[in-house]
Amino acid sequence: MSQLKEMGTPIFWAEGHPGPLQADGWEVAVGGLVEKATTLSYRGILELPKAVVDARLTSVSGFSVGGKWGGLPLNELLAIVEPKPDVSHVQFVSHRKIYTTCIPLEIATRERTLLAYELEGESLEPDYGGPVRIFCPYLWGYKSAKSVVAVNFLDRSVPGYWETRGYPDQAHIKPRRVLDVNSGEWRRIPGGEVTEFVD
Ligand SMILES: Nc1nc2c(c(=O)[nH]1)N[C@H]1C(S)=C(S)[C@@H](COP(=O)(O)O)O[C@H]1N2
Ligand SMILES: [Mo]
Repeated sequence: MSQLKEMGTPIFWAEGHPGPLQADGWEVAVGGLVEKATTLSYRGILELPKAVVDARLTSVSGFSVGGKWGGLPLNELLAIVEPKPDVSHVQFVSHRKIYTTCIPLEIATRERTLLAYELEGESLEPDYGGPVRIFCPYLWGYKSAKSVVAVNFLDRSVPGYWETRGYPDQAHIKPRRVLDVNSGEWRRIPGGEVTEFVD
């Protein structure tokens, strides 16, 4: 059993659980306003530069889970596709193309924003967005789209699944109490990327 599952990390699929997903043959189309659009296979992604970041996924629904997430920094993806000068946002599209979301380019280029495929060295299972998902610890979890099939570079933010249902597009993490999934305790977060608890 994966560590995420062992800890009882909530599993969110607003669009419905996708069922079994195969890493073999999985592809992520990278396009939009770029010089060099490309399609990356799961295997191809594994061969690109990898970062391991110790950071937390924190949901507006009231939980936060920390660990060492491994994946391709989105900043490295930028270098491959060469976004055009007017790009301001990056859109993620999940399997089935019902769940989408966008983040500002500035946040996409930060060091802990990943196209993630591992947690604690274990491949991500479909429940938690395997084979590849976005991991963006700087914003509420609804920006961390799971089981991603497309990444699009855009000149504006396109409201996605939760943004069209009233969730703020900015998704700034606000001070509140959350369940720390790792310890099972309720803790207070200070706002912004969760790097520590206040009490
Ligand atoms: N495709 C898809 N991605 C998604 C979601 C979803 O419902 N569908 N939920 C989001 C929300 S609100 C959160 S908090 C995290 C939760 O990740 P987890 O299900 O791996 O715990 O995934 C995000 N990515
Ligand atoms: Mo969430």
